[in-house]
Amino acid sequence: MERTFIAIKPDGVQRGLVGQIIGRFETKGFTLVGLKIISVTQKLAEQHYDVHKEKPFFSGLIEFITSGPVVAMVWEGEGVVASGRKIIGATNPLSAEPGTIRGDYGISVGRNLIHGSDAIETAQKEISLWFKEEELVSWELTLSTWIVEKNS
Ligand code: IDP
Ligand code: MG
Repeated sequence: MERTFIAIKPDGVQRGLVGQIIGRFETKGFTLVGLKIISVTQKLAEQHYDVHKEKPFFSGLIEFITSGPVVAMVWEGEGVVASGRKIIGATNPLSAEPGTIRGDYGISVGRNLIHGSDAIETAQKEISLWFKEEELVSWELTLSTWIVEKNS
């Protein structure tokens, strides 16, 4: 089953948005299979954002992501990678649609509250970077027949 890596950045944690953010994925019908709060090390931050290492905002981004606790999660479900990106909204919160997390709670690209994997392959890499296999729990939502039509 498809999985994605979602992280609530230090601004989202400090602003008390953890519950509301988790609630959006939960009420959508996705399944939470990994969850922890961590202080991100410089090394993990640099590995996670390696693709942006040449960008002018890189050092500020690393400083920001290591500046306070991050809530790291793995969510599972059909289409969760692309749907997760829609729930999160555009990178710049001012361009993000109302109804998305960034559209509802943010105004600055450097304080955009949340990370979500951008593709299935990226999700697999990010999940193995942030979580050990034994930290992930496979379980079946007993409500699933009310959320997903079988054989669809
Ligand atoms: P994404 O988080 O929507 O996938 P990316 O382009 O992958 O966006 O950028 C990663 C993160 O880098 C963004 O979420 C944001 O925190 C930060 N970032 C991107 N562009 C800028 C910028 O122009 N200024 C400051 N920070 C930026
Ligand atoms: Mg990205």
